[in-house]
Order: sequence, then C-alpha cells, then structure tokens
Amino acid sequence: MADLEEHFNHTIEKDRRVEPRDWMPDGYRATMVRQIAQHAHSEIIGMQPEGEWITRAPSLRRKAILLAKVQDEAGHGLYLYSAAETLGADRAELTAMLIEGRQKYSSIFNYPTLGYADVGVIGWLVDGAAICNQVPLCRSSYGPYARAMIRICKEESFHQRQGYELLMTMMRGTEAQRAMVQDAVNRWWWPSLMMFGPPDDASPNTARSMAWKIKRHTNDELRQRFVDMTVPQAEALGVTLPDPDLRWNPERGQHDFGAIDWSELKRVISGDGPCNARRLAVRRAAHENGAWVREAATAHARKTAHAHET
Ligand code: FAQ
Repeated sequence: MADLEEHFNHTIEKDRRVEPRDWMPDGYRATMVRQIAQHAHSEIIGMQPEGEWITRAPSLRRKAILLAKVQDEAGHGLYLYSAAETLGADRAELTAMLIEGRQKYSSIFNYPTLGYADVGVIGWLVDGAAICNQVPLCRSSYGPYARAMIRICKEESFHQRQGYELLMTMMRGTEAQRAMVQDAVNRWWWPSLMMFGPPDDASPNTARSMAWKIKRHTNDELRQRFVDMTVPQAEALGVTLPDPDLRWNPERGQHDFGAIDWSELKRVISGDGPCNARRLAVRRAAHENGAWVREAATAHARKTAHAHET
C-alpha cells in the first residue's frame, strides 16, 4: 500500500499521467468521477438551449452549422461518460443521478435562449469560457480525461468561431439585428463569468484538485484570463459588455471588473434558475422515450454474445 501511494505521488510530482489500471487514492477517484460526470452532464444538457433553435434557423447554412455543433456536444458527453467508466463509474447510474438532481451540471445551461443571436453569443462566450477552462485540462493528471480534452477543445474552438462569425454577420446587418446581439450579450455576460465556479476563497475543491494536478489554475485565475481575452473581441465586434466597472488596469496588466452576484450562482446551482426544471424535464423525457432503444440494444448484445459462445 505504501509503495502504491508512493508511486501515485511520484506520478503526480513528475507530471506523468495516472491511468485507469493504476492505484489512486479514493478521494482522487471520487473527485475525478464528480468532475467528469458533471462535465458530461453539462454537455448533454447543454444541447438544449441551442437545440431549441435548430428548427428555426434563419437559413439552410445556419441550420447545418447548428446541427453539427449540437451533435458535437452529444459526442463530447458520450466521450466523457466513457472516461468516467474507466474509473469504475456506471453510466446508467450517472444518468439516474443527473435526472434525480443528485449530480450537478453547469449553471450556464439554465438560462433561456430568446433569439437567434443567443446561438451566436453561446458560441462566442460560453464556448469561449469552456475553452479557457478546458485547455489547461488537456494537462490534467488523469490520462483518459486529459486526452478527451484535447479532442474536445479542438471542436470547442470551431464552436467559438462559428458563434463569433454569426455575430459579426448580424452586426453588419440591420439596426434591429445589432440590438438583438447587444441584448443577448447583456443577458449572457454575467452567467458566463459564473461558469468558472465560485471565487477561490469559497471553492472547497480547488486546493486539493490543484495539489493532485487535476486542475491547473484556480477558478478566479481562469475567469480573469477569460475577461482579458474577451474584451478586445467585444471591441472588434462593436458590442458593449454590461459592466460599468470593466476597465484596463495598467498596474496589474489585467482588466478590473465589477462584483459578481454570487447569490445568483448559488440559486442556479441549487436548482432555482430560470430553466432548471425545464432542462431536467426534457432530459428525463428523452431518457424515458429512449428506453426501447436501450432494451433492444441490450437484447441484441446478449444474442450476439450467445451466438459467439455456441
Ligand atoms: N455550475 O469547489 P468548486 C460545456 C460546483 S462547458 C454548476 O470550485 P471544482 C461546453 C462544483 O462542481 C461547461 N456547478 O468545484 C459547452 C462543486 O460541486 P460539488 C462544463 C458548479 O470542481 C458549451 C461546487 O460547485 N465544463 O459544457 C459551477 O473544483 C456550449 C464547488 O465548486 C466543465 O465541467 C457551475 N458553474 O471547480 C456545451 C469543466 N461551478 O463539490 C454546450 C470541468 C462550480 O458540490 C454548449 N470542470 N460548481 O459537487 C471544472 O473545471 C470544475 O469542475 C469547475 C468547478 C471549474 C466547474
């Protein structure tokens, strides 16, 4: 046991990857399952806000792009559930925990998409925040998760660009289109900052996850990086970010920004956001409606296994 623990500590210290067959502390395994499951649930629930606009896309081209993006999110979710399975988690159990509200998913997906500009803003800000958070996770200490992040980040990067390109097109359009973009930015800006999680002094998991190199940066560090990255993009787009306190601080070499309403994040995480009930109801119905597919696939697998045996 002491040898195994020493090997694990050495792996972390030397910046090598922990693999599924390796011994790991129970706390490490539980933290990894929690983070990967929450991430997978976020991708799956995250299909809904944009998915609601597939049938109302303004052109065939926009529809094809959106369809591809939402399908990518499904792929990320399935990929991440597979990564959780390498830790001994059971996929059916994880889905049950999501549907029963026993596991979390990102707060950001509990806000409504009121117009097509929201699709662009989700790509720009939400995928932008996801990239900021996930690029360092490509160096996360758990091998299957780190490798999943490499592929996922490549696709997120395409998602971010399609969002920005959509917004650029709308900003070159009519006054009404520009107003739609600004309205969507006003609604999504603060929730996007909340995606990075509670402030460092109220983040119970950060210290341990940093020591285990699961996380490479704190929530506040990544939030700051996102703000600094996004301000020039907003200027190029011609939109205003809804924060009167947002300004460049030459001494820090970073932007200062206004106070985040942490009570809102708490409320949304605890199930009381604008769309929490709707998101879970849709997911539950999809799961129930898909029962026959799971049953048929299980019966087919059983039959095939039996045929191989005889
Ligand atoms: N929403 O101690 P910490 C996407 C929870 S991107 C809900 O700071 P930690 C792509 C936290 O889990 C979105 N819950 O926790 C896409 C913890 O819960 P516990 C998903 C939140 O883990 C784009 C508690 O609060 N990305 O889906 C949130 O060290 C467009 C205390 O917090 C990931 O999951 C929140 N915003 O840091 C798809 C990335 N923040 O312990 C569709 C991987 C915190 O009670 C369309 N995850 N909590 O179970 C991470 O990097 C980390 O888990 C953090 C939280 C940074 C999210």
